Parts: sequence; C-alpha cells; structure tokens
Amino acid sequence: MKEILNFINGQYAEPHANTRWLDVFCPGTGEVYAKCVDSSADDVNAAVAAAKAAFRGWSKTPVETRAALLNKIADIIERRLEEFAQAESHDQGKSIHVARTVEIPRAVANFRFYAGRILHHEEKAMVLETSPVGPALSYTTRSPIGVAGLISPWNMPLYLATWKIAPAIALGNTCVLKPSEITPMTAFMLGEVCREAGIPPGVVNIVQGRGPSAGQPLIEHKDVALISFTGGTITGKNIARTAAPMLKKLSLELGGKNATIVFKDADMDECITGTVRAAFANQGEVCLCGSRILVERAIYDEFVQKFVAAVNELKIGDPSDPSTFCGAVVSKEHKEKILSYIKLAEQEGGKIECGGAETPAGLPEKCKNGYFVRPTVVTGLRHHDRCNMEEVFGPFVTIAPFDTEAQAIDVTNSVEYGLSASVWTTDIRRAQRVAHHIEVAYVWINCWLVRDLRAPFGGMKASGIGREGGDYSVDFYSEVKTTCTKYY
Ligand code: TXE
Repeated sequence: MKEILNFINGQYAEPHANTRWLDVFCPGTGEVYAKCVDSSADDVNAAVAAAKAAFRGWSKTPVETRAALLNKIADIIERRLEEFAQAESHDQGKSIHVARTVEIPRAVANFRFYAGRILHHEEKAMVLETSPVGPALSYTTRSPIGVAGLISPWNMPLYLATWKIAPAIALGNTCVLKPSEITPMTAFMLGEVCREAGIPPGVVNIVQGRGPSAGQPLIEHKDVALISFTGGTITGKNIARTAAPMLKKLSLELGGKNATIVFKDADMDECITGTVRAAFANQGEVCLCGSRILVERAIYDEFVQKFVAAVNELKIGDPSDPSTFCGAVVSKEHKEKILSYIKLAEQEGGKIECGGAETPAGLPEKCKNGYFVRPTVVTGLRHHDRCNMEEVFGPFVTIAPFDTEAQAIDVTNSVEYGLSASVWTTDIRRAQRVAHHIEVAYVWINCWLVRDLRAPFGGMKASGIGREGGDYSVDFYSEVKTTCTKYY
C-alpha cells in the first residue's frame, strides 16, 4: 500500500519506529488505498527547523532565481498534469474533468503568477519637501518574514495548498505546509516536484497528519512567524486564539453560507445555468458555493421548476468518468453530516424538491460503497431555520422567495458568515446597489466563480480575517519598511 510521508529538508522523511498511520480513503469507492503519516510535534519541529535554516539563504536569493525556480515547479506540474488530476480525483472524489480543467491548471497558474509578480514589483520613493530638516527622501523596501505555517483544506487540495506556497516562497519566505489529513496525496507528490525543480532543501516542507497532532504544534511553534489557514470557522477561531497572543501574522479564509439573489428581470436561462453551477460545482464543496437561493416572488414558481429540472439532469457518479458533474463527497463522516442536514430540513418543515437521502441510482459497481449524495433542493424553510443559517458544504441548496430588494439584502446579511454572493438581474444599477449593501467580501453579478489571481480573496464576519491574492498576498507574505534620509 502506498505510504504518504512527510517532505522535510528536501527529502521524504523515513517513518520512525513509533510513527502513527492514518488510513486514506478513495471517496469514489470507499476503499482504503494508502496510509498517511500522522505527524507529531517532533516531526513538525524538524520541518520548522529545516525551514528556519533554509530561510537564511532563500531570503537572500535574487528574485530572478526565485522566479525561475517557481516557473520550474509550474512546468513540472504541467508536464505531469494528467497524473496529478487522476490523483486528485481519486483522493478527493471530485470529477476528473474538474481536476483536469480547473484545479491542477490553477496550481500551475499559482506558481507562474507569483513568479511574474515578483519580477514586476516596484516600491515607492518620494521626496518629503516639508520635512523640518529640509527635504528628505523616503522610500519603502519589502522583506520576507520567516517561516510561514500554511494549513490547507480538503476541498481543493493542490489548488489551495499552492495558492499559499507560491506567494510565500516567491516573496522569500520558507514554509511548512500541513495539508488536510483527508486528502494528502497531491501535496505529497508536490515534494517530489520541488526536488526535481531544484528548490533548495528546507524551503518547502510538508508535514502530514491530523489537525490536533500536526496542525496545532505548527501554529504554536515560536519560529513560525505567519499563518495562512483555509478551513472551517471553528478551527479558524481556535487558530486565532493560539496565534493572536503570539503576535503572528494571520490570514484566515473560513466558511460561508452564500446567498444567490435572483430578481424577476434576470435572464432566466443564463441564471438557471449559472445558479445550478454555483450550487453544485465540486459537489457543493466550494466555500463560495451559493447554497441559499433567494428568488423574487413573481418568478419563484417558474424558477423552482426550471432549477429542479436542470438539477435532475446533472450527472452524478464515478469521479473518474469525465462526463460526471457531481462525484463523491470527500468522506464517510462528511456524507453523514450532509445527510443529517437533509433530515433536519424535513424536521424544519422543508419540502425536498429533488435529491434526498437515498443513494443515487445507476452508480457503477465499483462505486457501490462510495460516498455519494444526490444533489438536493429544499423549499419551504424559514430564513432563520438552521438549514438556512449553517454551512453544509455539500450538494444541498435551499430556495426561498422574497418580496423586496430590502428584504433580500436583510436575509443575505442575517447569517454569521460574509464570504460571497451572486446577484442575478438585468438592472445594473440595482445589482450594484445590492452588491454595495450586502456584507460579503466577493460579489458576482450575473456570473459566479469568475476568479482572477489579481483579485483580493477572503471573507468578512465569520468567514475570515484578511485578504490574499495579487497585491494582498504580497502584503501578507512580506514586511514593508520605510527608510527616510535627509536629502541634501
Ligand atoms: O475542517 P478543518 P473540517 C468547513 C465545512 C466543513 C467544516 C469542517 O463546513 O464541513 O469546515 O471541515 C486543519 N490546528 N470547511 O473539519 O478541521 C485540518 O487538519 C491546526 C470550509 O475538515 O477546519 C485541515 O488541514 N490545524 C472550508 C484544515 O485544518 C488544524 C474547507 C481544515 O480542516 C487544527 C474545509 C488545529 N487545531 C472545510 N484542526 C473552506 N473555507 O473552504 C484542524 N486543522
């Protein structure tokens, strides 16, 4: 059976005598297909020590060299794209089509983007004419910070791990990544890529294992200067409790309960296609998925009927089949969590319009024990019901009517989260007004999940602290210094 090891100081670390192992499941079949090291504080300490030692050299490495090395990582992942896509789909349950066309290409783009970004970076200098000492020249410089602790989730494993690693090392930091213990495979493969690319030992370290055993010692480590975390809000709060008193730089990208707001003048066909994708892409396991659909009452019945008809057309099944839209959800435990919300929706008086708790029909024999949940649409719930307030993070969506723009805004803002929303209308002034008044960090108008690496990304309220992406990542992964000199 494949053994997933830590990658420390440029090599895979041999398991020690008392290594604890975790089973790694293939969500599409329910079978254990690998075992993964459950690292301890000792492993984390070794990784941080390697990162700290490597920082001395890497932080002084010219940007041209760093950029070239990042581009080499991108080239190798691109060359091995199919292998990475197969591994991601097998490990996570997502459709191979999504892994091939979106997620692995995005991992490549993460490295290329930050390679280019550091080559084109400029800082400001200015002459301060009003200085009491006469003119003074003030300029800013940027320095790497040290060892970055990076903790990534299971929904887009390589995509989100590289979203953190690429800017961290591009800006001259070294890093220790702790991927999700549920989906360790592609991060494991990344170690080999770093070695082949010639990344100096210790610049990228990967420690595998569970949050309490491997993640906690990483965030508590005194030599870890900054932490970037993507995951659940409860874990994020715990990380903040640990890191804040240690004055670590912190970026938290947490959960969401995102509204999809549909006005009666929306282009119905475009809107149905877009909102179905927003609800069920990657089995609903995207923090940006629109899981609460609010529809203006005049078109509510027509919308529900067309939306449900479109959902019934989605192909659910074998993740390795490129025509599959919804693959398996990530784990048995996560499947049970989603099913518990389907049950709760009924207890709260909701009507299951399609989907439900039964296993989907027509699965191939090899997928009989996989973790599949039918895309489920619920109507008839009240806005304050738990199914409308809590993040489910699966193929589960609610639809409810609204009467006025003000009500749509109030309902959107009534949850604790503030990650994203989409607004569907042909009235652009209304769209921009609504976008302005809703408490979320990312709004799409007549589209969903159009992402650009230059755009800031993060959440407000319980969806997180800070932004990453483009200049925001440059700011997060570096320190700015102002130097002021008497000019003449
Ligand atoms: O996430 P966790 P879980 C949401 C989603 C999901 C819920 C729980 O609603 O159902 O969170 O998922 C590491 N110190 N999202 O439990 O635990 C953990 O090992 C340091 C939204 O899987 O937050 C993993 O690497 N690290 C989301 C990472 O945190 C710790 C994506 C995320 O896992 C730790 C995933 C600790 N004490 C889930 N405890 C999004 N925002 O995209 C855990 N971890």
